[in-house]
Amino acid sequence: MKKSTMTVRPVEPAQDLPGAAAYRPAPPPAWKPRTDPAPLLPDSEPHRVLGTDAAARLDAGLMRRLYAELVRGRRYNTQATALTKQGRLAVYPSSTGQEACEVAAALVLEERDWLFPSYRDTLAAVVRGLDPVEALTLLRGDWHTGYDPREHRIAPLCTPLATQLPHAVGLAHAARLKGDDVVALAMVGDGGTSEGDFHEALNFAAVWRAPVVFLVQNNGFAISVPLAKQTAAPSLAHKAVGYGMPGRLVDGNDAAAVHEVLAEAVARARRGGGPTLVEAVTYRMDAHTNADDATRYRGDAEVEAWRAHDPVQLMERELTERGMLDEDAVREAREAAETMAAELRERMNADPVLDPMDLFAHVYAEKTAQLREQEALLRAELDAEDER
Ligand SMILES: Cc1ncc(C[n+]2csc(CCOP(=O)(O)OP(=O)(O)O)c2C)c(N)n1
Ligand SMILES: [Mg+2]
Repeated sequence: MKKSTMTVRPVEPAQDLPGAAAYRPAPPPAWKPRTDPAPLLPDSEPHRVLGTDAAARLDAGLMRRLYAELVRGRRYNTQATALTKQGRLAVYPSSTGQEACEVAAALVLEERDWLFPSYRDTLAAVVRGLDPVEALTLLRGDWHTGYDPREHRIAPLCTPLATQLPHAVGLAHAARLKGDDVVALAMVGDGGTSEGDFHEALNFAAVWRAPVVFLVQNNGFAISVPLAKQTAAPSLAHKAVGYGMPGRLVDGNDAAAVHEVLAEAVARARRGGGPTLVEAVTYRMDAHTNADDATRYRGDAEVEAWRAHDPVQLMERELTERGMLDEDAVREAREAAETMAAELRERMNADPVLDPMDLFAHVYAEKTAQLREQEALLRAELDAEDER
């Protein structure tokens, strides 16, 4: 075969070709970065105050208040869990281990603000001032919400994941349109961040610059699903950047840090700066609820590691060492917690008097035809029973 005499010339790099610039269009005319993402990014580590030099400038009064509520909160959790074992409460999603988030979220708000809790946030509602028994009415299975959300400015404890978030945004946006000075703080779990409602709420909140603070309690699990199976994001706080709001990472067991970060976010929302997404890194020490066995999906070593980072102990140690808390104050806090627990036991042990017809109240503003029919059926059944 005749050997080819053709030499293969190397291809010239495109930029060296004459007229190559003609093939390099400028970016589309309308494009420019809409905001600088850098200030929206969370810090690389969760913000901490306790155990750092920053603790030296803490407000002793506020810290003692946080501490007393942490002690009361822990006792509330253990008492409510005990009531499930005694059959006095149908279910209790305990926030043991997460009290710093619960307490700080409640205390950071003004009376005129609104709290939007999830089913795990009974404690936040109690710290905000709700009657401890009324707060459990829903979980007892007795009566719808159990309290008047408008009176307390606490939305119903929300069982469907993340549906409280668009509600919070809607309320906050409406308040702003009306010129009311109201901030909404909405609480959600790590699992809840995978819901469509989370996306819609954050998107609208940022576009409208609604005065909302989103507090994600990343407690490691959505029932048995660990965070690694929930998201591939660097952190949940990073999700904020995609919506155009700041994301903050905070140690969720450090009540002073959570209060500080939330207070900044609330202040920002109040002055018209728009929403913030706060991820509090914490841990659920108990099972998901009394109906769950956590030993099936996590080991003792992990739980023990978190026990060493207990929110109540962290605060007690710091305040004691800094001379902000003495033995009397510790004893007082514990005694107040015991008194609350005793009252809770006593009131929850009394059989409630319930009117079954209440089932139909407050489901809709105007009852549907089907609901009216069911109401009439139950009425007739109860009347027939009375006659027997
Ligand atoms: C829309 C919806 N889907 C599923 C459930 C069932 N469910 C109840 S709690 C839960 C896990 C939620 O985990 P997370 O958001 O991390 O909150 P946590 O319980 O850890 O506080 C699931 C899937 C639900 N309540 N609502
Ligand atoms: Mg969770």
